[in-house]
Amino acid sequence: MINRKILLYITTGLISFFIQAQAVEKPNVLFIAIDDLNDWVSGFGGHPQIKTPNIDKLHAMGGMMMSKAQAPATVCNPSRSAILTGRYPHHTGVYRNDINLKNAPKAKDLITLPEYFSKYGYHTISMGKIFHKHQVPDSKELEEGQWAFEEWHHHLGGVGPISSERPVNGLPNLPNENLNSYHSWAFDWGPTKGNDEKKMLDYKTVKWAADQLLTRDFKGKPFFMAIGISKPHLSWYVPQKYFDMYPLDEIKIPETKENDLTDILNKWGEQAYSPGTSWERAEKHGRHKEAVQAYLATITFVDDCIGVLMDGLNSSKYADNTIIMLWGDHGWHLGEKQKYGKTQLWNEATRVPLIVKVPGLTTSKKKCDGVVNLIDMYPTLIDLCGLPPNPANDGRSFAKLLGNPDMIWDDPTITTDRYKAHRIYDGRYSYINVEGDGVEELYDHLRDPMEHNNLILNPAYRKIKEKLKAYLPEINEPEGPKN
Ligand SMILES: [Ca+2]
Ligand SMILES: [Ca+2]
Repeated sequence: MINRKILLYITTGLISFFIQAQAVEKPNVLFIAIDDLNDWVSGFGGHPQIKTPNIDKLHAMGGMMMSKAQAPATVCNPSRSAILTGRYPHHTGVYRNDINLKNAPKAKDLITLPEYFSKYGYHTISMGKIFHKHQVPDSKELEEGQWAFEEWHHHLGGVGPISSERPVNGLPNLPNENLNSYHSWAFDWGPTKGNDEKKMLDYKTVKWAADQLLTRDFKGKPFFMAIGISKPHLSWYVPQKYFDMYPLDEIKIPETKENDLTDILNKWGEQAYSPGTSWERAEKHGRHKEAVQAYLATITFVDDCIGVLMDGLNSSKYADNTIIMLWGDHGWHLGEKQKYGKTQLWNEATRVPLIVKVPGLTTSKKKCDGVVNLIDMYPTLIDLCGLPPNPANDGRSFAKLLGNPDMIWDDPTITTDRYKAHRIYDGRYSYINVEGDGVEELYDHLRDPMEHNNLILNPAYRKIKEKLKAYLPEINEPEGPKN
């Protein structure tokens, strides 16, 4: 009897100790945002020649590849604002790059992801682009989410030494091109001088982050560290050695279909979209292979940066109790649909790489085909860390899916391009609706992963179209004020 009492006491004590230990030892979070990284990451299948050995290593060490992840929006600010506030653009009115969430009536009072972690006892720290940058009116200051972190650090360097000649790639503009447009000057690539990646901004960022992990105790609290990598955003200037990894004569350019755009009509019966200016420049001067080479090279540079960060984490005391969430903020076209760049609602711009490592939960070299949206990261992270749910979150936690990656997880998800321009995707079909222009598209990814054949007028798919159309938002918040 006495023995049983002692046993009960010891057991109760152990349970209580375990609960207390759990309460104290919350997992840390390493949140890695990569600007304009599409699915050209080894394992995601976006390009057969890509070399991302460090991301492969993360995958082998338990980083789950979420193969059907979608962005909430297809350009930086609305995507990041949705991810960080946990609310979709159609709920906040933050649809474009020039709408600062802090001035948008339906977004400005939301508790952002890092603030939420801060509120529940985490030390939050950041370097690199996490929030989008906005010019502060009547000032030279930039507002880039400094307010959201306990420690916010400005990045440490420029883009690396490059030739002063512009464009470096020598690609001429078109005769009637608007030379003030962003792509007219930013659609450029070439080697940096000196072949030294250590002089690059992103290298300095990850080196700094690795040093923090190796030397800090973050005030004895668990940490939420957000690291922003600025490449492979334009322009594609990286050391020559990365270009050399992809010999030009061996480059495969993405599969495209001639006249791909002719089956997408607006409500006036006209072809809704024309080839993009950057694509026309590359087409006219035969530079598609070079552009693809440059994007591949830039991604492999980014992968090297990920390696530096992972080496830092793996050598630190936080190696076994840190959740990693690595994501690209939206996709990017490299010739598909006769386009270079982001925006619009095709798969090339909506699909993103998302890799999640949760110690003790995710397993080595596993892929998950569940349909998730980057807006789900907020509720998932607070769920994994045992923080209370945030009722303002639009997304849903996929923590359960991480533990059981083969379960059915196919609720349709939404991506927005602008006011009343949405895409609904369920893992098999994508349905696009741009209300103002009366554009509708439907694609069957099982038969047509490149979205070449618009099925919207095919009566055999009418029920599928109606099913997905029912997921369009009923209420669309008007656009928030500019900056
Ligand atoms: Ca971006
Ligand atoms: Ca087509």
